[in-house]
Amino acid sequence: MKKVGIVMGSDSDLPILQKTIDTLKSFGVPYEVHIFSAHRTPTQAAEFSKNAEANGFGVIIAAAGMAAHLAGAIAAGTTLPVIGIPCKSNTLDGIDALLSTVQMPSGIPVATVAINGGVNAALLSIEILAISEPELSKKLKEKRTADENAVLTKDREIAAKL
Ligand code: RP5
Repeated sequence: MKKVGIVMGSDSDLPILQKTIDTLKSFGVPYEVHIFSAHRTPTQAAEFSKNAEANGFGVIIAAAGMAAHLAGAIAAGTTLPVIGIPCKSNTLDGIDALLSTVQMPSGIPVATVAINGGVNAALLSIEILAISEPELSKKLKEKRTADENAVLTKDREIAAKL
């Protein structure tokens, strides 16, 4: 199975990526984690992106906050799908990172999830890999059913209680 590349702009983004890592682990999906910054280590970020396909990655998740150009910079060097996670920083509630990540000009797409959307980034990456991995597709469907049943149980409980 191809790997998911997880790239964060700073170790201060790790709490958000931890949810991504936990979700990938729960599906048994292989991953590799790196800190590459589009402005602090642009050479390393570009090298990673350029070699990602040859190095066995199938999709890349890039997370950054503030003027978050990491996902776009990674996407520029590869035709692998890139999922951007805008990270919330101390100012502007993450709107800065959201706009920087989602507003890519035509030609270089970044599939952007919600601000701090670490879980959905993992699920989307698994959905991409599942196109050619039937076992992953089965696990995704099982998770949907489990999530549905959890809500239905809560519905019954709240109806009985209130
Ligand atoms: C971005 O700047 C990082 O992705 C992080 O979200 C933000 C702040 O980085 P630190 O100053 O905490 O290293 O590049």
